Amino acid sequence: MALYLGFDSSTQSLTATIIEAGDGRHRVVFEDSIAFDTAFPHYGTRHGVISTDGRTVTAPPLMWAEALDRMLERIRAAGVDVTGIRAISGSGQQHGSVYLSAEAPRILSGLDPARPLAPQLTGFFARDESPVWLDCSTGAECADIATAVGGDRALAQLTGSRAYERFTGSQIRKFATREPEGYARTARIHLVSSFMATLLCGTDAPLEPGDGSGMNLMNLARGDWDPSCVAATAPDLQRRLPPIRPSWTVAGTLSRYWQQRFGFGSARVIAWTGDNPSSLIGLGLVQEGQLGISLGTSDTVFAPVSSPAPDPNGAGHVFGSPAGGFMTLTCFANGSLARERVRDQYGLDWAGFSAALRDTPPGNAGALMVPWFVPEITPTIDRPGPHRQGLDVADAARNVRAVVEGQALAMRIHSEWFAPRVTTIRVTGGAAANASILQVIADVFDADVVRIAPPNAASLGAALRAYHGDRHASDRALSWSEVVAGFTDPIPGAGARPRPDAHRAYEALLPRFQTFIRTLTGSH
Ligand code: XUL
Repeated sequence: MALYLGFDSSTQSLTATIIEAGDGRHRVVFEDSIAFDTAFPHYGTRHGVISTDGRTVTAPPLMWAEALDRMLERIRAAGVDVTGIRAISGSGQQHGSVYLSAEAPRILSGLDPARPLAPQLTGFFARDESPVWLDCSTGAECADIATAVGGDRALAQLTGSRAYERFTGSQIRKFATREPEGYARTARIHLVSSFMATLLCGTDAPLEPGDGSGMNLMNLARGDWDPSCVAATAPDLQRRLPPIRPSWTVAGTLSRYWQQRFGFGSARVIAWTGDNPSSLIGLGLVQEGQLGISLGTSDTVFAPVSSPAPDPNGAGHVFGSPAGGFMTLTCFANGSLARERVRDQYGLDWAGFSAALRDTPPGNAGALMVPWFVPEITPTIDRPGPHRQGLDVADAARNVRAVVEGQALAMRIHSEWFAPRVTTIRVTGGAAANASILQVIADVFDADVVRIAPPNAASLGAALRAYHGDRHASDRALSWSEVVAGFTDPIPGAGARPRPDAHRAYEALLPRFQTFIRTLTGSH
């Protein structure tokens, strides 16, 4: 039996998916999630992160290491034939960076399999916290980097994105300039993805273009570090960066530590990627013309594309695709955080939230909400606060509808540049289980919304990438369509179909929503 293990180390949890694949088999044999706040309260995270001032947002990388140890133990305890696991890959929340000391390689090679991982990592990190994607404290550093490479447009041409506060480059610059001793102690800077792969292999893992393109440091067309961006970011940075290799690279073999600790075999570890690039694979979006939406902590809209041309409006991103080629992406920080805020404000549970959606008409009789409960990424808004128009704050049901409609309308507006017309959208993320939310998306986009069976597309994508990478390394390479076949088929009847009347209501609302946003952002 050939098994493949995929992880998703996301903002709030670590998920693992194990698939049986090959020889006509395509079965999910294990899936489990560990929520950081409840499993590891000693790190003091809320929603997986620590935020002191609302703008600086970090997470402890030691917590992610502890979660990895716990999850591998759970897999063994679940009775999975761990010796049958041929390859492992994973995905991480994008942009977050992990700073390792020069001691890290020695510590990794000397781990004692009889003892848990986290307590053995003393001296491993040059910095105890990782800045993560919700951070928006690096405006000054973004301006420095953009200016040094000839402006935001030039930076987007090179890297696929203008300078973004959450992107790793500006975060590294902030650390190097504001904490020079810590930067001097740093021997290696990893992304969350390559850090987790390093823990599995026990040796330094490479980056790959899917996640590497979220740094404002990688030349997107070449898939390698861009010397001008690296020089603009921090002194002596190049030697601190891991190499960038193709996404299917074998980063190493599962280390002796894990083999002896939990009885695993010598599985191949395939380079990890970012959670959105991994969801692209896990949703089966391996051909141009398809659109995906992830309704998670962040809401993201993405699609595979063949060209690295950046967003003409300067708002979205182009990343590398782990299937080769590229992917476009627009990210909204006010995803589940905003939905939960409204749910909690009105004392509802998810059933009550759905009932409110069902009981209110599409278009909400003209009431609008721009749901910026936390600082927003698209458009860049650093002063949070929801904005209402024609909407009574005391009206629970209409506020529920307004938050979901505001999110769906924003997704439609900010995906026009890469998907002006779509007929089918594949969805994943926690809120994808909510049929009433999917109905709003179907009506706003005038497209069928479909779900696939495994709920976590990012960790499924990681397992599929492990399968692909293993076959590639064994000279029995498979096409991407062959890899995803049987795993990413839509669940019949589980999504939503667009309704013409509702779509007309949204067509009428859209220009008003755009004008409302323009008045809030001061743009014309
Ligand atoms: C994408 C982004 C978020 C994180 C969430 O650019 O910032 O979607 O990847 O995990």
